[in-house]
Amino acid sequence: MPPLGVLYMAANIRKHGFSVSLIDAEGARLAQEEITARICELAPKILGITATTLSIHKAGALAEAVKQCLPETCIVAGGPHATALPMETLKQFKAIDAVIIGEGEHSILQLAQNVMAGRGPGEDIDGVAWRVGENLFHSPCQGFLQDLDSLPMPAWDLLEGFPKDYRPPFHSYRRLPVANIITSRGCPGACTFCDRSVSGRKVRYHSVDYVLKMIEHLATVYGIREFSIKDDMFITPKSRVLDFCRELKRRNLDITWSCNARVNSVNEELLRTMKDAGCWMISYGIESGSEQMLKKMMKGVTKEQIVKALTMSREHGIVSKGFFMIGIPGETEQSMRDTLDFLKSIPLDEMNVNFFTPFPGSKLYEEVIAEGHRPDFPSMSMQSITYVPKGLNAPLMKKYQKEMIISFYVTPPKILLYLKRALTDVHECKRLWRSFKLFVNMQLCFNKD
Ligand code: B12
Ligand code: SF4
Repeated sequence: MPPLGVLYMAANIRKHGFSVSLIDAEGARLAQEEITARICELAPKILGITATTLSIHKAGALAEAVKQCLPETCIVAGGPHATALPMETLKQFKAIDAVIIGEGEHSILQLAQNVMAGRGPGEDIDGVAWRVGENLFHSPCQGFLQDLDSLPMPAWDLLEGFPKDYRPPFHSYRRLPVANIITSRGCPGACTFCDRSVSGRKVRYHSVDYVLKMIEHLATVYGIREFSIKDDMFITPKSRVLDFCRELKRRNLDITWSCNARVNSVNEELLRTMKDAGCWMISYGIESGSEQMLKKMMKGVTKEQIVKALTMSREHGIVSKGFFMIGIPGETEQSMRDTLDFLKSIPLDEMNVNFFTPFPGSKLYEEVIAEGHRPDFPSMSMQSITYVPKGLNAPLMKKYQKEMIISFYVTPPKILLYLKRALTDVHECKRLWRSFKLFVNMQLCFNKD
């Protein structure tokens, strides 16, 4: 999927007169030697690299390789990992000259102005950590961007192969081409496993007008037919979502879309209007069927609210997807069994269960570090077990994961539901066929393990 944060930053720097090139190494599936060769050929004055915790080692290795051929280039890292652990990132990866902490649109511009003027990269800019020789410096935190509409639209035109070479996971789209968009930033939730260091707890919104311009632009210039709305908090405030849906429908753009929501933020009117405006799937972060684990995660939702949201979604013909997580500190065999039982009892259409992964920036990261856990960043993908709670073991956690998946999907009512859905819509039929193939592959992997 296109790296939106980078596209926003590129658009903003370009607007201010800088020339920008963009390489989506992951999207283009480039090996590190190929990325390095391309960068060395471009010979930029500043190289920005984005990274999550999973990819920070690759970012560090890339910085190292580029430094060999371009010793004068200022190498800047940003994104969730560098934001959560700025000083550690500089200490660990010596080829990285500076780290931008938080949202990068303004800071990278100011940093570029500093570098072009021969000043230190972080001088007089909030939210930067940088090195001068052996010394590390850290400026005060920057605030969050308030006026999101003042940002130019993401620079999709700089993205080689967009949209044809981009697509989300097989089961999460109905039509192609798909684009991911963000209509707001921040989430007031307090979930203890979640890293919100970049966008914080206060939600800031693009106006409905901005969002529709973005959608219209993507639909007309790139032929986008489906949108995956990636906001943490898309569904509130309700009046904004209702306005968005009505205006989207009025413009008659022939598009479909999906989004994320919290179970306690949907209601009948919202779901009806969303469905009417082309929404076909909502992903809910359900996480657990154990009241105790839900409390520990500080999800702020009850099992009753989960059931109610799923029941309403089904009644309105919107596919519901649930994300589950096993293995947070305090998880026991009993709590995993509770989740398994809960999963069997709820009117949920699709699900995914990952292993808890202690990401820097989350509350539980602090807790497990205090317990003595040493994280292994390159393996922190949520699909492998990197943390095992006291009293559990990895094979048992895997056994429950497998059982949850099989007992959820392989039941006559579920199969009947999918067959019925497949018959009503050709796009849904193709999606379910892709999902089925994925499911079979997953089973083969499980059996290999
Ligand atoms: C969409 C999404 C995805 C998509 C697409 C990612 C993409 N290409 O952008 C997919 C599904 C592929 C994905 C995958 C994963 N994701 Co994800 N994803 C998101 C999500 C929901 C939105 C990202 C987004 O568009 N944000 C909006 C833009 C504007 O913000 P941004 O990308 O952070 O960029 C800003 C700043 O970070 C900064 N910045 C970023 N890069 C740089 C670089 C420089 C040089 C500078 C100066 C600044 C800078 O400036 C940007 C503009 O303000 C975020 C949650 C969130 N709300 O951000 C999680 C999130 C980024 N994902 C997360 C995780 C854990 C994963 C996975 C590990 C999940 C998995 N099971 O596989 C993988 C890792 C993929 C990888 N290889 O690294 C975590 C990261 C936590 C961490 N500490 O690493 C997040 C924060 C969710 C969370 N709260 O836990 N993800
Ligand atoms: S998991 Fe979702 S609801 Fe919870 S804090 Fe993170 S973004 Fe918000």
